[in-house]
Amino acid sequence: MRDPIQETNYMLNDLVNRKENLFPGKIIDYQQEENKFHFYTNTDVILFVQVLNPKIIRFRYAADGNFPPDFSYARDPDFTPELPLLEFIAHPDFFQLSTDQVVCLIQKEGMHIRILDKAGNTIMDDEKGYHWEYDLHTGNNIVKMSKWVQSGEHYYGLGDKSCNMNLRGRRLQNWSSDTYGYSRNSDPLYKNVPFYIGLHQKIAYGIFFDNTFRTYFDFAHERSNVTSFWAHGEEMNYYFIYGPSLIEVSEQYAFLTGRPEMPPLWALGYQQCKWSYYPEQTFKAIASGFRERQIPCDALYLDIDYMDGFRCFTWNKEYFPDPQRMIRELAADGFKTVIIIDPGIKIDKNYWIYQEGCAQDYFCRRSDGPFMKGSVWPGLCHFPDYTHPEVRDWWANLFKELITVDGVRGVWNDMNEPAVFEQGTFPDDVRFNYDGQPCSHRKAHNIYGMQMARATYQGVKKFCYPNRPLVITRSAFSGTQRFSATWTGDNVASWDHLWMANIQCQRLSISGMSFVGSDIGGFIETPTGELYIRWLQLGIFHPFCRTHSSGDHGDQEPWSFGEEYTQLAKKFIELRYQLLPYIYTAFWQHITYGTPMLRPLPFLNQDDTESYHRMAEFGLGDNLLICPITQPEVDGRWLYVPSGTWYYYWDDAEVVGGKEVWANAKLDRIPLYVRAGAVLPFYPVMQYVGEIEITQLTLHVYFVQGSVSSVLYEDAGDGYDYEKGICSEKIFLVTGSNTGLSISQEVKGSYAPIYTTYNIVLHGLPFVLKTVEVDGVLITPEPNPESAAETEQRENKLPEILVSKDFEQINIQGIIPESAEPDALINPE
Ligand code: MIG
Repeated sequence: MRDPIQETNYMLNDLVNRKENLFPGKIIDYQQEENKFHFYTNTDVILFVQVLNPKIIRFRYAADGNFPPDFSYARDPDFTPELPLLEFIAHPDFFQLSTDQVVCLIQKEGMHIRILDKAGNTIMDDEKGYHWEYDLHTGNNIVKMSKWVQSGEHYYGLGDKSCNMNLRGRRLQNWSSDTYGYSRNSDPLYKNVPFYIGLHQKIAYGIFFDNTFRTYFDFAHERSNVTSFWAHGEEMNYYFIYGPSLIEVSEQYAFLTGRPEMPPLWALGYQQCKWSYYPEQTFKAIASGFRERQIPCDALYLDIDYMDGFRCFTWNKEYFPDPQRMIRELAADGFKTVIIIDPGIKIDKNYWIYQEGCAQDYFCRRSDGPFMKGSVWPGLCHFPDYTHPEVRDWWANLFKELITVDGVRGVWNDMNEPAVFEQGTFPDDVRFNYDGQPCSHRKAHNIYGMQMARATYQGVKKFCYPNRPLVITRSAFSGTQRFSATWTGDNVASWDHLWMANIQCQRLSISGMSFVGSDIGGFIETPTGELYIRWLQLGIFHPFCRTHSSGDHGDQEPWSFGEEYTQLAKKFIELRYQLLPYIYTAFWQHITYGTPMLRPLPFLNQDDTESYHRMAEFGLGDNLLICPITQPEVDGRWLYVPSGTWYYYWDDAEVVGGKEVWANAKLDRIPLYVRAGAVLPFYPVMQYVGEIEITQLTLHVYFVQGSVSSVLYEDAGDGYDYEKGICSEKIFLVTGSNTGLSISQEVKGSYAPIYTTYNIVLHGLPFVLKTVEVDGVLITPEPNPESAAETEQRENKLPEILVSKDFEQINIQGIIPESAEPDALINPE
């Protein structure tokens, strides 16, 4: 095997491959048209600069003096550039372009770019800057960019990479690959997200290199003072995104490349998968397995064996004689059926999809004409060219029967790197339409999976309507989040992979893809009960929560590990269901503001440089901090709690952050902290979304000295009424002092939930209740028949108050118990 890194090592001292680096010369002229600038050099190079908003500047270089059509699969068509206020000054040696956020200096000599913030801090600074090399073999330019590493700079991002969070010191590439049983240092993996975040001097910025060729990123690996990125073709075309906070960089990037729609609420429930559940009796036995044990579950998956000889859009009638009936029966018990669809279409003269694809010329062709052939599960296949709009429409329509007749509710796209058994992926000469700009596999490879997911989404959305679609994809490019959820591929049932699942999901989340999860328990090999439970404890905090495993490695249902583990699995899956309104709200924040649902520790307080060196801890939404246990046989772990006051979820012990703490966490706990002042909305435990009518919502309110606000988003949980404004945003403001606590509620929007009351559970009060006044009326707290505390196995009963869901203001007065010594306020373990 040739080593791709060595072979394509253009930046290293690679004498065999090295041709000649070409540089842009000197700027001698420019043109401005509102927020767009063209800079012309004494060579043929043209630099195009567009200020998209006060924080985003795009740089595009034409090496040979002309720009190809401006086209991007990654960019969200709904992203609208603004016309921000600009100041432009032409100095003798450089140009100065300022927005109200940043100053961009463009050197005439060498076209070097430097960007500063308004305080004069250099944020990003070109070293060689733009340069390139002509690739005689392909006729492409290998376009390159290099920048100085800033003092103390850390690097984050790049999608699903499985290595340490901080990318400094590494060289990584994007070339989606089917990486069965990958490891911490495997690269490339399944996804291509040419986006990174730099953080130095507590200031964050992002770089999005919108190029679909094989891309490389070198973060001070080759030279310790230089970070560079390059691609095997197309243009140097990148976006600079100013934070200054990490969160804002991720948000701006999500605006640029797009956000998903709200998923159906059930898709945030627990999902169970295996390669493969068949025949029908086995599949249904899994369903009953959940209901009999009262372990909640919303979705069951059919992997490739449901098909007839792995032919997409067919059923194996021996295993599944009447899919429509089966799916209906499962649906009656609350299960949504999700099926896998791969891109390979079996070469079979009697198979109607094969016939149609050939007749309509929908399959990818080799450069000399024949349809490309490659082996996957069905044997030799042809592969649809999803970069052709007509092919996407055709593909979308193929889902009609599966969805409208059979009742399938979601589709899972696999093998779309694209993967083939022979050489791993397509040969380089394979041709693609690329939406009217024909190209080879070199350019289309990295977006193949994305365009498949896009076509699938188009169909699933169309036929599920008025319900919301669920699509999951293994391969992705920047922007795929608009269409699909994703998982981290073929991991292994090992502690190391549990560690990776945590890092990969966080990293995907800050890279625009929040709807992520891993195969809980590991895909390859069999976890011990302990590993399964530790993994599930993490998985319930990932937006996409699914157990999946490879069948020949043993059973992996929540009850496969013995009674003790079954009960633990049940407990954590139940917690997932209780947290649904909170997770749903975090999802809504993601689609509304682009905020990543999972937030690595530095994102929680980037002023705390200590947090830059840690990566296991992460936030989910605004108010939860999680840190998985990724070692066997431990009773807890050390972790770093960010500044502020937090409560240990399991016993309400108060923790002041900004330091390391020990979390007691035997196998029945995961280290989980709630921010002081939080209002955590809880559903009652249910076996699936929609099983019961929610007649009361529990609000867990955590005492704070001072004020903290929390959000709760609600809508019907499916359908599109929310896009017409039938949804609501509730803002709770909690304000506490030594002797009292007030909670106010402000409601925006018109969604009316079924429940009429809130059960408010008060955590961490430093006093006992004296009076409670709700909207000016004194009430006496009474024992609540639907007490939320019951579900939480707490030793001490917490004060609860039952109020109308329409309350506006609650004022609680307390008295400090005379016997109280400071210690007694903390609940000792
Ligand atoms: O070559 O469909 O990552 O989740 O179960 C293996 C069978 C093909 C790989 C996916 C995995 C799925 C499996 N697929």
